[in-house]
Amino acid sequence: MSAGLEDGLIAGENAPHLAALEQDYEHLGRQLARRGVDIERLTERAMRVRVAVPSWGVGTGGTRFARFPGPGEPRDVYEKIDDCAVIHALVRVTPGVSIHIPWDRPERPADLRAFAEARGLFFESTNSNTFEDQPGQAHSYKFGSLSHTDAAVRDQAVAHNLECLRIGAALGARAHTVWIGDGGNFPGQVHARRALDRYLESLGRVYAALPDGWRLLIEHKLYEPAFYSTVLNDWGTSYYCARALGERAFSLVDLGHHAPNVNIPQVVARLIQFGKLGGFHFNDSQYGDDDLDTGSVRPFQLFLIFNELVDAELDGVPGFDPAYMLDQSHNVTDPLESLMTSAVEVVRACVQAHLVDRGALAECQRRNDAVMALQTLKRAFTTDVAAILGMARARAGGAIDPVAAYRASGYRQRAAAARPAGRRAGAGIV
Ligand SMILES: [Mn+2]
Repeated sequence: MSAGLEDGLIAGENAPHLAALEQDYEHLGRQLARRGVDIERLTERAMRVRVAVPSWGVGTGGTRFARFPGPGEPRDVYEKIDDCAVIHALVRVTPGVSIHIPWDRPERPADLRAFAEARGLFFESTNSNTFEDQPGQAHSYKFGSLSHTDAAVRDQAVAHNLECLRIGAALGARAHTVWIGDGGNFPGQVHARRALDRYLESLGRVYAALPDGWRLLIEHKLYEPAFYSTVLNDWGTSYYCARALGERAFSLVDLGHHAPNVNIPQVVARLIQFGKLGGFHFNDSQYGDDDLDTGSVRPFQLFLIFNELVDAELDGVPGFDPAYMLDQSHNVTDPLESLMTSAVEVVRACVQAHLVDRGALAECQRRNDAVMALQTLKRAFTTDVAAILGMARARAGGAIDPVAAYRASGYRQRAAAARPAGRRAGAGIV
């Protein structure tokens, strides 16, 4: 199929919206000026947000019960990159791709890198998979991988991670993310301390092989597939492990991987304070690890997370440079529409967090004025910044209304015709 969007599609779709956007932008600019905020500075900041798209996210996800494939699903990593390029063309903040090995293992990494770069994309990070067995694999991960009781299984899991580093280096990536499903389903199944010792020993071998300039991101998760005890189960364990591994190891926060009611913004603040916040997998959840679209259920939580991130940014916290990635499961939506929508929500939360009057907030905190402190945050959160987001995209060459432009493009229909169903590329969630 002819990849991408037709020339002039975005400009044509933007044209009917431009006059209203200019008016809304001008009006918002006057409102913000009364609050001492320069709208141009915010728009420029919105244009600098970067959030990576996961290679596994452009296919339909699924649940434990079923997967209902959509039309035009990508059949290989090249078609996934084509889809990622469409997302970036419309929202203009997603040039990075986070690639999953082995679901998207390229036969010739250099060719894939050139293919992506020709579409304005780059590979930001690699993700290993030792939470399921691959055909022909010598040892099973049924009872764990990096923390397995059998050294041969651990060696195999380490070797897979080293392969990810080699592929990632050829792709030009700069980070490697490790999530394992290791743990126990029953009390007594796993020795809590020894399993963590084995995990650290194995991951230490991966860490030692990190290419120059790379970071190792470790992703914790409360439960599932292990339903009683997970080896890397919470941010405290993650922080301990990142510190034990070394200065290039960091904790990655997936918004869906916490116990119910955990104060994730505070977790983020702690990891920033301890110098170990490596990045995010953005998504949202109602019950557990639902992997819903980012900002769809708890937009205020997303705002409060960005409140901590922007606070650290403005404070100039040394070494503060988290990687933003999406990690969602698209079961009932077009994955491209969900990923675009989520990328927009990440930018929205960032811009809203920049609207917080930090001097006023500090004064509220000094006076112990809880009501006005919350109102200071709410004033930022309830500001409609859509005109800033639309203007930022339009100035960067993207779509004022990305989903509408995507639907008008007919891309999915062309993909459905060019990619007949039958062969499934790897997809899932991590
Ligand atoms: Mn994740």
